[in-house]
Amino acid sequence: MSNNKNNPTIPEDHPRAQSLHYRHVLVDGMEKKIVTPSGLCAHGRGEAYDYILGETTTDAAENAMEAAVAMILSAKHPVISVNGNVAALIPKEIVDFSNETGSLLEINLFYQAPGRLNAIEQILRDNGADKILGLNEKVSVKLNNLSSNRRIVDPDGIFSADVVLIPLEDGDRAEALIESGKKVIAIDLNPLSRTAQKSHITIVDNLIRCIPKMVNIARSMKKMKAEKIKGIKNNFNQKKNLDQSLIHMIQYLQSKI
Ligand code: PTJ
Repeated sequence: MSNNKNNPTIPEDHPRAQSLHYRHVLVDGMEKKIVTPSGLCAHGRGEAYDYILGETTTDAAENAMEAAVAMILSAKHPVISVNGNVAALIPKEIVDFSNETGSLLEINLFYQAPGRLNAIEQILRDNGADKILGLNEKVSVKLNNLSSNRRIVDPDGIFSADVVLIPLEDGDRAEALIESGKKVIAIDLNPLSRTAQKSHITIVDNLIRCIPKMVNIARSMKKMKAEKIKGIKNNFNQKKNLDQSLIHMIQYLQSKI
């Protein structure tokens, strides 16, 4: 992760340079309409959980990432749901992950506002995305059991997906996707959130750290036999893994006393 060389207000040697850099990325993203103002609040909540995680990728998160990649590689129709924060923070990495795993990218927003779809489409295209779903409102369909804007989905994408990756999400939609029979993979720094608790696989990590790692995992896992990949997916224990993330946080806090 590089510091924001273009932002002279962040000294390179500032102890929180990286964190400040990503805040600026999000503020820039908001000015370009990629990020919704509430996305800044969501990021702040994530930062707080990351702090008590020790701002590190845990063994539990690594295991969840492997299971998640295995589930995606074993899927018939995997789809990645892209929102404003994801597009601003890791545009290239999410496009790379989609290409490595053969998953489709679908823009799906909680806060719809004029210009947002186009701004997110543009940053994904600038980072190499070819096919992007969720752009044609005329063909969109609605998920049952959901009243937020996130219910509006692409018939060729989330609506017909068997596995959906939802980095940074709200619990309502995670539940609606699960109720409609889909396997749901979440990335959420808060292991207590409804999304984290309800999903089939939750990666408790910062998406800035974990998506680049998942690109590498996908590259090596693709060389494995299908049976081995299925084994990695089937051996994953979501409850145990979430507990391990919580225990890590508790131990980190205790180490500070
Ligand atoms: O772009 P839109 O319109 O779709 O809106 C996106 C936001 C983020 C505003 C919307 O999804 C939202 O309100 O999310 P929540 O309900 O605030 O949930 C965000 C969750 O993601 C919280 O549990 C945070 O701890 C977590 N989180 C925030 N930043 C990160 C994160 N998890 C992983 N990596 C992060 N960088």
